[in-house]
Order: sequence, then C-alpha cells, then structure tokens
Amino acid sequence: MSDVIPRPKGLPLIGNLPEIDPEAPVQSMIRLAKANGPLFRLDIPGNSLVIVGSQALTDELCDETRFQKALHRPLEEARTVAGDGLFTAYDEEPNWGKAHRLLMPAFGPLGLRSMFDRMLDIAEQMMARWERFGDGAVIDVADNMTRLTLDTIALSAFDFRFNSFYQSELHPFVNAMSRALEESGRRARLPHGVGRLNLLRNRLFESDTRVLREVADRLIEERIRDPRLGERGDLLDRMLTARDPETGETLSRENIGYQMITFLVAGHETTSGLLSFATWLLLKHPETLAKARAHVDDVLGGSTPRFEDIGRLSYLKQILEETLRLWPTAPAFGVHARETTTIGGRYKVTPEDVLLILTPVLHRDPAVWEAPEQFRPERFAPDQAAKLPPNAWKPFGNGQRACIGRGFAMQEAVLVLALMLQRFDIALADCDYALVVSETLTLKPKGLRIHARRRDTGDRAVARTQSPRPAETPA
Ligand code: FDE
Repeated sequence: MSDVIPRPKGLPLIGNLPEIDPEAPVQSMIRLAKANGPLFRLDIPGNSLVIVGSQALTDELCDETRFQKALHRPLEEARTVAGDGLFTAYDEEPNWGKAHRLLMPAFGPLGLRSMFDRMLDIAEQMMARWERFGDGAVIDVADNMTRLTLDTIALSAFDFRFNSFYQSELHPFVNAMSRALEESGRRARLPHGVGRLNLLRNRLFESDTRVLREVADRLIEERIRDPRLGERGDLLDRMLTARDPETGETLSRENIGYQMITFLVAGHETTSGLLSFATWLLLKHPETLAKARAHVDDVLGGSTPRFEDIGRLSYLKQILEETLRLWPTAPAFGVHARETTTIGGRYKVTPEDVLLILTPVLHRDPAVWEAPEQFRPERFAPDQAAKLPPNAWKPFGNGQRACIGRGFAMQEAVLVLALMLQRFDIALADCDYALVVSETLTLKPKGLRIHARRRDTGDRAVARTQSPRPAETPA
C-alpha cells in the first residue's frame, strides 16, 4: 500500500495554473512549498510535476542507481536551441557520453589554470570601466555581471571576444540568444504544442536560432582554417581535434555547434546571477563585507590576483557557497525513477513522473540548517561543511549530470569578487532597494544598482607587509 502524494487543491482542467505566476514560476513554487510541505504534486495542463524540497527525499533522489536526469519542460523546449548539447541531452544519447568524456578534462584543474589569464583579462575590463565611470555613476550590477560572464566563457572556451564592455549595443548573438531562451521558456509554460501556434513568434524564433547556429558555425569554420588549430588547447580545439577515448570518434560538426551554444548559455546567466546575489548579500551584511575585504587585503595586498591565489581566498568561496544556498541561480533540476518505486517510504512514483528538486526550498530545510533564512558564510567553513548531511546543498545538480562548469564558475566568481573588494568601496545606489528576483531560466536580483568608489591604496599596502605572499613558484 502506498500513500498519494499531496496535491494543493486546484481548479478543474487548469489545475494549479492560477497559482503559478508566469513571470516568476520558481518563486510561485517556493510559496506553494511553504504552504504544502516539501513534497507535493503540481498539476498544470501538459506539465505535471512532483516538487521535492527536503534533504531526506533529495538524498534518496540523488541515488543514481534508482533515479536519472529528467528533462523538465523548460529543458525539453530548450532542445530547439541547444539540441543534444550536454545540458539538454538525454543520458542515453551517445553524444552526451562522448562530449562528457571529451570535455571533462577541459574543466579539470589543468584546464582551469590555463583559462585563468583570459578570465582575468575580462575581469580587468569591468574594473577599468567602473573606475572610468567615477564615484557618482550608477552601476547596474546584473547588466555588468552578464557582460562579464558572457565575455569570459566566450574568451576562455572559444578564444572569441564579444567585447561587451566596449559597446552599448550587445553583439547580435547575445540578443538572439536571450530572445530564443525567452521564447523557449514561454513555450514551456504552455501545454505541449500550444506555444507553437503563433506564426510571427515562430518566425522570429527560427531566425534567432539560425543566428546562433551561424555564429557558432563561423567560429568553427575560422578555427578549422586557423594554422594554430589544436595549439590553444581550449574547448573549441578539443572539440575539433580530440577523439573520445571510448569510441575513438570525434564530435560531429552539428553537435559542436550545439555545445558552443550550450556553454555560452549555461556559462553566463548562472554565474552572473551568482555574482549579483553575492554583491547584494554583502551590501546587506556590512560585517561580512568588512571581513571579506580584510581577507582579500590579507591574501592579495595590492597585487593582481594569480591563479595560486584563488585557492587561498577561502572566505570568498564560503560567501559564494552561502549565496548559492540562499539563491541557487539554476534553481531546480529534474530526475525520474528508472523503475516504479516508493519514495519517503510510502509514496509511489513511476518513470513517467518528473520529480523536480527545488533547491531554494531544499537549501532552507529546517532539519538541516539553523536559522535557514540568515546569510552566514561561516556555515561553509570546512569543519562546519563536513558536518552537513549528504545532498543537503545541490546548486550544481547531481551525479554524472552535475554541472561540468562548477570549478570554472567558482574560479571566475572568486576572482571577480576579489578584484571588486580589493579595488572599490561599494554601496547601494538606492538605500531602500528591496530585493526583487527576476526569473528567466535562472534567477537574478532585478534593478540592483550600486556606486563603486575607487579605494585609496594606503591601507592595502599596510595589509600586504603584514602578510607576505609566497615566493613565485617556477613554471
Ligand atoms: C549543468 C548544471 C546543472 C545540472 C542541471 C540538471 O541536472 O538539469 C546545474 C544545477 C548547474 N549546471 C548549475 C550551475 C550554477 C552555476 C553558477 C553554473 N552552473 C555555471 C556553469 C558554467 C558553465 C560553463 C556551466 N555551468 C556548464 C554546464 C553544463 C555544460 C552542464 C550540463 C552537464 C551535463 O553533462 O549534463 C551544466 N552546467 Fe552549470
């Protein structure tokens, strides 16, 4: 005998649709979880979901012998844009395994080290821009961080410069990408097929996806003709030249295009949101901000960060981990059972059920986190983090389908936060700003604006003499 998964009462035919704000579906689901507990079934026409938000259940769902990645509607719709690229591929598709094996090393320790200078290049562009703006200027945080993260992934992975900090108009690729994602998100909120009835929208969507493919194709074409093909060792080189150790095959040209779009999309919105939320949380917590700055001064003094410094900026890492606990910018991941089974000891689920782990709820499970709403980076001090139960913190998803860009994103975010704190005094442009979270595929603080005043360098010089940096290690 098994129990029925609780269902918030809905209306005939349209189910729980009225309770889901199309502009903020994730926040609607968070509200429903508060009212209905951490396990409930959500009925929306064409999209029935089981929402999960407790550590105990998540721990069960992270067992890959029983469950595997499911493409929930937004990911299914995104396949029009990203095809069988890593993020939107089904486990069983041969291209997932091939690309996974080929690309993992690029995001491992050696790969990350080789990308560091390119990350620094873009981060310095943002710092230079803020400096030129001067004290009085108003800086839109999410806008700046999005330019930064997009340029960073493009330069690091494909040696391509969008130059977003040098122009007010963004590259046509960027606009096509945001519009195409918006449209696939819109389709995901409607019953299957219904979202494709609007011919004008379809035409725009088609031309946008074409722009994405053409840009990817052009970059591939240029690289193939480049006499230095294979020498950079970046992601594009790997995709064009490396063979999958298991099958001996290379990736198809079509799949490489999908991977490029995937990395540009996955690599920028999420990391941009992370940096924006971190900025917001630091401004809300001046004691943490002061501690973070002292830490940066201690580790870096006035020097430009180097690759070796990233690992030493451990308190910044804790701040980012705590930011991802409260505001996991990719706020959910889906799984389904491999075979009909029982969860929580009493609820039957079948392989057709999409189980959506809603991480903002999971990360506030009162059974795990003391004062879950409070921002406390100290929770992620190594001795504290070691005490967490398994699968309590999942901002990067799970198992073999977990985020391949985790190390990349953390390295980039630590670097940018360090530079920001080292070089600027930051303050809210509007002291009364109250957090508004905007949703696309990801979460971001909306309308967060700051002032950034160049710090004078005297205090940093002192900090540096107190804590000498280790001697340069020979290359
Ligand atoms: C992935 C990912 C995930 C999972 C999803 C599912 O399961 O569905 C998640 C949750 C994530 N991711 C998250 C995140 C956050 C952040 C900050 C990030 N992320 C970042 C990044 C960067 C880059 C470059 C990336 N990222 C990428 C990626 C990819 C490719 C993927 C897919 C993988 C596989 O294989 O599947 C992911 N990512 Fe991330």
